[in-house]
Amino acid sequence: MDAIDHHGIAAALAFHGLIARGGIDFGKDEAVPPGPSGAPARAVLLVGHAGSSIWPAFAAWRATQPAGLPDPLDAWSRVVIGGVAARFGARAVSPSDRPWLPFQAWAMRAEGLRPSPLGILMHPVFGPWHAYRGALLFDAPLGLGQVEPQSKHHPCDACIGKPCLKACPVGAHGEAGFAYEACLGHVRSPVGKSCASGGCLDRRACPVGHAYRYAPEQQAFHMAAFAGRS
Ligand code: B12
Ligand code: SF4
Ligand code: SF4
Repeated sequence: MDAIDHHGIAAALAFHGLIARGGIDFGKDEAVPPGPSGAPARAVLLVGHAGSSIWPAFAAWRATQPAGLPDPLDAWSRVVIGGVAARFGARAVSPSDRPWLPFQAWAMRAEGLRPSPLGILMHPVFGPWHAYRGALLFDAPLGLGQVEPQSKHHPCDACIGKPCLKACPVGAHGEAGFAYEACLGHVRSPVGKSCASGGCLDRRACPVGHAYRYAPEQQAFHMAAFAGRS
């Protein structure tokens, strides 16, 4: 079996504004999805974006698609990451695949990340402004080695006042987790325009990763998808 071409994969992803986000070799006794051969995968490489890195490529592709295409970001991600998988002997999967694959659990292991009080994972550089668009499953180990856990310098531990828990008009983030219905009701209401067009106020209140805040068009896109309006 050919060695995995890490540089080639990173370059192919970067062409679309995507980033190889780190990977893990699966243990022998783990329940894992099939790799390209159909046998249990030996490794997974996460693919995602930081800030608005994908927006130019995605927007250009979307302009060529029929208006009203459902879940366009998922569709674009499947096309692009599927193409990279075919080129480099991997099998592509999506965070939207059912049953849901444990993307956040994989990311915690691959990148040493930990959750923020918002539920989404906190990145020491990107803050809360990053996500996963897919993953590449392989039949061979990646051999990337252990990643240092973020536990010793998790930005949320040092964050005084935790402004991300204070900006939401309906207090949707708290110790009990995420009050999904309360959030959705607000975002869909006439008084929820700031969230609907500018993005989650709690997420925007986070002081980490300001340079990676999503551009206004991207904020509005994600919120429309969340509110079922895209
Ligand atoms: C269902 C879902 C939702 C649902 C419900 C979320 C929920 N809190 O239950 C809804 C629609 C509400 C939602 C909303 C959003 N989501 Co969502 N969602 C998912 C999805 C598709 C499945 C989650 C799941 O159940 N996975 C199955 C389990 C088995 O996977 P897992 O990795 O093991 O999940 C574990 C960890 O998440 C962990 N965990 C979660 N929180 C915490 C906290 C602590 C303290 C610990 C220890 C562990 C832990 O426990 C989970 C269960 O074992 C994932 C994609 C995916 N496939 O994971 C995205 C995902 C989690 N969502 C994501 C995002 C960005 C959002 C939104 C911000 C999107 C938006 N703009 O509207 C909002 C914000 C929600 C919020 N404030 O929490 C991102 C998070 C990226 C990141 N930086 O971490 C993901 C990974 C998708 C992606 N494309 O990257 N989401
Ligand atoms: S505001 Fe503070 S606690 Fe909240 S996500 Fe940002 S760094 Fe973490
Ligand atoms: S999107 Fe708006 S309503 Fe929902 S959690 Fe964020 S601030 Fe609250």
